[in-house]
Amino acid sequence: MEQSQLEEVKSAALAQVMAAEDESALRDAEVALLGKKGTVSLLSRGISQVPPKERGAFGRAVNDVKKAVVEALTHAREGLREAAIQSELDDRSFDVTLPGIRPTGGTMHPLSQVQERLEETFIAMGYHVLDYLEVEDEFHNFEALNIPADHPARDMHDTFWTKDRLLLRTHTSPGQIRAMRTLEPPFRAVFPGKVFRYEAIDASHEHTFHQLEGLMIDRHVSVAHLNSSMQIMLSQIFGQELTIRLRPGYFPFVEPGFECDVQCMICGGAGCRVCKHSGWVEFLGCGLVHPNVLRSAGLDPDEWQGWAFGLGLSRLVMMQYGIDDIRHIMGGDLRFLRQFA
Ligand code: FA5
Repeated sequence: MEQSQLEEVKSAALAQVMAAEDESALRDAEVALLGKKGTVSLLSRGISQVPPKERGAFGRAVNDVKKAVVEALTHAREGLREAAIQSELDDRSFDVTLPGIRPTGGTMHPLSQVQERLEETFIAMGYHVLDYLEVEDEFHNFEALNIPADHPARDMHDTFWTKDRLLLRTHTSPGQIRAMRTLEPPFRAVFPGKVFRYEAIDASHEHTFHQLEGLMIDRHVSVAHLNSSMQIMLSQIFGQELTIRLRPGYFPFVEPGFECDVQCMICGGAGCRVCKHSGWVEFLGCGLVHPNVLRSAGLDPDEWQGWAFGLGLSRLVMMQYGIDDIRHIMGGDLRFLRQFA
């Protein structure tokens, strides 16, 4: 191919680019010229017919043509964009004096607000705040927590199973095992998060709710430590003196175990829907970490002990804001959520 022929291809290509009146025509021209079978792309194939001595010069000339076409395309695109902006500005229906549309801002979910405040309180008391997975295995959710396969306590945790025998954690307690296996004792940590139970829902029971687990591992830990820690923790959380009560409670992973109730802050103990007319709301389970649990996490119970608690975060939010139905919390109704802005 002669130099003059190359020039002809180049001028035709540039004319084609210049003739494009909009972005779609420009795209068509780009494909027709630089696409796999485009006229400019095919120029390189002619190199085999060029005498070897002239091939270098021919290659450079073909590259120059390609470069010129690419530059023309870029230039044409910029021109089209500028023209579009100009035409928008020239459009008389565009009234710059009209008031703008205020973007709607989101608000922090009440659960997140309470969780964040709790985390700050615990960090100030020297706790680690940890985050674990919502999909767990049977070992961490049950077995390592002293709940073997045939244990009746499994009935209390109606479980969502996955096809491959994993599960949605039924409580935040599996975090105890994970924390004990990774942190060097002594330590204290909290792990908040979503938990799931396949159970009937009502004003105080959800299938998806939030808990906050606490764990302290040290030497010579006793029920006296647990008792005072719960007292300090709850008054820190609420910023006021609360009436609480500890009842014996059974959880396979603690010994002894307790249920901690708080006097209902919605009805002041008189009885309402939330406290099921008892005046008390079950708030958290707690106890001294069972030796079997320490062992399954690789700690020697003769050297290390600990206490743990599991707090119903969703119920705490209800108490704090006077919400009388837990289903509002995860219901996603914006009219409800906007009240917490
Ligand atoms: C547990 O989940 C234990 N893992 C807690 C624990 C941790 C005990 C460490 C001892 C040591 P329980 O099933 O009772 O326990 O749940 C703990 C709290 O979660 C309850 O006190 C309650 O506040 C809340 N809760 C339980 N079920 C629901 C539900 N369906 N909806 C909303 N909150 C719930």
